[in-house]
Amino acid sequence: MYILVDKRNLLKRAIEIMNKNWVGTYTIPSKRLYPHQWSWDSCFHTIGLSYFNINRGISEMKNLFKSQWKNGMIPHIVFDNNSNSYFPSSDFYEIDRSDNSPIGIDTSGITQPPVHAIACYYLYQNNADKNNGKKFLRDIYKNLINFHRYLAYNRDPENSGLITIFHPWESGTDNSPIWDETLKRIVPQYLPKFQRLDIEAVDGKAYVRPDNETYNKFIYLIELMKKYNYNEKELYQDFPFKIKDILFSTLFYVSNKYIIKIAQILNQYEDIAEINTWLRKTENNFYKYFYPLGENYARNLSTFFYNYDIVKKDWIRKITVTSLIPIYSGLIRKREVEIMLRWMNHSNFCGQEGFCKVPVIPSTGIHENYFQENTYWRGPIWVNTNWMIRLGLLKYGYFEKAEQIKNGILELIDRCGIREYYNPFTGRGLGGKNFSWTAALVIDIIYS
Ligand code: 9WN
Repeated sequence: MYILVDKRNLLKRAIEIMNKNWVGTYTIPSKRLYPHQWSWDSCFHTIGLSYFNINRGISEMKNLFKSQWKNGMIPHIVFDNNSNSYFPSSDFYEIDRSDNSPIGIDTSGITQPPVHAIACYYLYQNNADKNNGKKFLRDIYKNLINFHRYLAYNRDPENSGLITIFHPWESGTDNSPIWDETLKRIVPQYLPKFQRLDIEAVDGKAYVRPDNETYNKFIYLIELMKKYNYNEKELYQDFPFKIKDILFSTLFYVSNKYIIKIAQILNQYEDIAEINTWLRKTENNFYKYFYPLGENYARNLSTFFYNYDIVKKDWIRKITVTSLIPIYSGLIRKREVEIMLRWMNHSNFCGQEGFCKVPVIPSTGIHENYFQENTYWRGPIWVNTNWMIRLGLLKYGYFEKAEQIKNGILELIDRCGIREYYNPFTGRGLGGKNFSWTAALVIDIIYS
């Protein structure tokens, strides 16, 4: 049962937050907790901005692409060195160790999921001045291609069309139980002295953030990447964290389709054949890498899409929202989508038998032993994953279910505020306050 949401008022609140978090050239995710520019956050922000301030969206994307590495990588953070409320800060990454790092711009040395082509397309689609929209696409096109080439050639030596990540922070779903076993095998040999700043930023509520042991491993993995001077070829040989990630690969696939749309708008056909080869590779290997049954059909609910650990050569069989994300790719068979729908209505996720008050999808199955209702990526509800699942449901024609998620998200945010994530039982807002991508995506959800 839904409460009628006053969409006009919700839109106003969302825009107010986007305005408050705007710092002149881009939007910060949340004051104090995340005071810099984050890569995939900026893409979600741009999608929201495309409905009410095209110029700000253009500025946000351009500022991000200015930080692009010479090998095409878009770093996951572009630092504002006037701000000191976040650890690790820019100097920790020592990006000068790599010949590819940009000159005079402080960034991290890792990347994040590619939502960029989608965001850039929104800026064209929602721009009333199509010449201006085209001009922006023309300005940014090569950068987009270069980022995807970086992913296709530096993050996929298997030639599978699927992307390998080297760090949980690259996944965007940083503290998911998916990484637990791999992290357990990694024992930090040394650790720099550091002080976490995130706990204070969430008013001391340590339980909503990763625990210290996990945080130490996050830091250790960066220390280790520094030893390899961020050289992907060498990292690929013996780095202990190498995972083919479903969410990342799905976004790569969807974004490749958007790059083709952009190329067609620009009458720029020379790269399309190459992008098509990436698309075919993803289509040919998605089941092989992510679906333990291969091409066979699942007979029960327990077999699903799982991330693949390259080091261990095995699937990571954890029931999380990542398993549902392939629906957004549009490349999986209807048969698996139907199993997903049964899951969504099943108590693994908070459907009819769950306790969830509104039908939205939490970050892990609620009956799993790793489920934690308040902890970052280990149970709470996130708006961006629900946004992807809703769009996936629409692709497959499940309009009613998509509408339920839309209404669920709007009701959740209307009642519980514009937060980073939410407790799946009570709806209580958690993590960052006035969180920008929640605001931005709610704008898109209201309009679409
Ligand atoms: C590390 C900014 C980012 C998001 C990630 C989210 C969280 C950072 C952190 O915040 O990660 O990148 O310090 O926890 O997990 O998806 O981009 O909003």
